[in-house]
Amino acid sequence: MASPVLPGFYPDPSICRVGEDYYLVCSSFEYFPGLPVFHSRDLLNWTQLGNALDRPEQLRLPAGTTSSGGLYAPTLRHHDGRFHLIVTNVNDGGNKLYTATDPAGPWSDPIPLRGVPGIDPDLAWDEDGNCYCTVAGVSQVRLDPRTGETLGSPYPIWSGSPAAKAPEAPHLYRIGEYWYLVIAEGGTERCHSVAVARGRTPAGPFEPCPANPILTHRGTDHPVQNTGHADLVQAPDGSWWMVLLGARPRGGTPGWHVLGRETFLAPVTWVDDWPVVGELTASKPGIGTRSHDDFDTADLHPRWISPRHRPVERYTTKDRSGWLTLHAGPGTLDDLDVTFLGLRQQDHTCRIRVRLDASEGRGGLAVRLDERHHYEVEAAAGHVAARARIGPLRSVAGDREVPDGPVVLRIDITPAPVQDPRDGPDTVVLGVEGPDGVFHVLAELDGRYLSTEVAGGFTGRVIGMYAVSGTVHFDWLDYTS
Ligand code: 6LW
Repeated sequence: MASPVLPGFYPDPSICRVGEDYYLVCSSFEYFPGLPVFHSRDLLNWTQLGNALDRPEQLRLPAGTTSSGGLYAPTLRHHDGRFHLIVTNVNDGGNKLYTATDPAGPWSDPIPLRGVPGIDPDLAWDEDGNCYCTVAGVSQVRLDPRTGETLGSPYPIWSGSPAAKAPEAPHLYRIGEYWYLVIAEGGTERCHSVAVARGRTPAGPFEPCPANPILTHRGTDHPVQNTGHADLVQAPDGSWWMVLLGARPRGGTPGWHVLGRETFLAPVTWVDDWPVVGELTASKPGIGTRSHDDFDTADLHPRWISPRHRPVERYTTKDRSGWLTLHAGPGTLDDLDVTFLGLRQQDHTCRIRVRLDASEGRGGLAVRLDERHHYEVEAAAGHVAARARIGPLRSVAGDREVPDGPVVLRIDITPAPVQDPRDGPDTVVLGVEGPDGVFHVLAELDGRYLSTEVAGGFTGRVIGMYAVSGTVHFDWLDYTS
């Protein structure tokens, strides 16, 4: 069965190849650090090299940034010995360009692209070295990537298929005799699709492919839905591949996807100089499906993300040797300015356990879809409680006294059996382990309320540690699928 090459909230993949090495970047929205960078040799197994935007001066997510704000839809390209990463920050002045010689970093400070309108910027170069930036809509403007200056005004180049909404995610390629313009259309929900047009120059005119959409799963019972937002790459053996986003809705009707939009891979062949997309690949389980962090070293793995920013004074491994200490900030899980450090949920079935000491504060383990949709099991001295926030409603779903000292909080997530069309996607069980390892369940909650179909937006679940009062120390966190 088709499975993601990057499971979990890794949408809007953009890919490039240099020699034998593939590199891939995804959107990261309100989270810091931004734009995870991956490496692969086979397109199936990916290792995270880092995050392109890991310095606060590279990524500003100002007050007022909400969930699903921030960084949208990057494009990664290699040209003239440098990696180029172009992205929209919808909360900080729009489009920006970053460059690096090593994709693991460091990446440059941002070059603002004030003359580039809109979202989903792409970069392509012609044989003479002219650089074309193409954005959702679809329009295009030439620019000087060294300075960010645009050369002339943006002009429309294609608006996609007649009657299709949201022509976006353009990527432009010179392949053989033609310039190919690949776009997404229909919106990033169930009608999402990929269309292509070709022309003799980078600015068109573009002739649409008679077989458009070249990829869509709309109206099918394929377990992977919302397929679109694609980028092409050629392997060293000459074969062609597409990375794209898809979602895996579960439960009854209308279906709920909880892991966000994930990265999939599909083979591409060429017929009459048009790309033909094959069935999504079935990969081995992806990265990170088992991870154990014991916080014994100062550096955190790059998979850890926080909403908005991560002030060093709030997240430290220096206060207590072998522990990660979180100091509460002004905000709670209902705000973006919360002290929260999380991992993307990558599997429909998983167990997350954390050992913490909350004798000097209050905090715990949360499943976060956004600031208005989260479940958590929270500890304070001698007491634990399971809490839920769903839209405007807040509730304590269960609580229990516990002995003083460190406790193990646990969340088990399992797919729900669908016996009724109204059944949800999964069940989230929140609780605490006793000293004997026995799991004391505090609440069993329907997972649909932490899905994109309920919460809205572009992201997926992130599970992590947080502090909302005082200081909370974390000994280890274990994520097992
Ligand atoms: C992105 C757009 C899209 O800018 O969703 O699926 C938006 N495609 O291209 C946010 O990811």
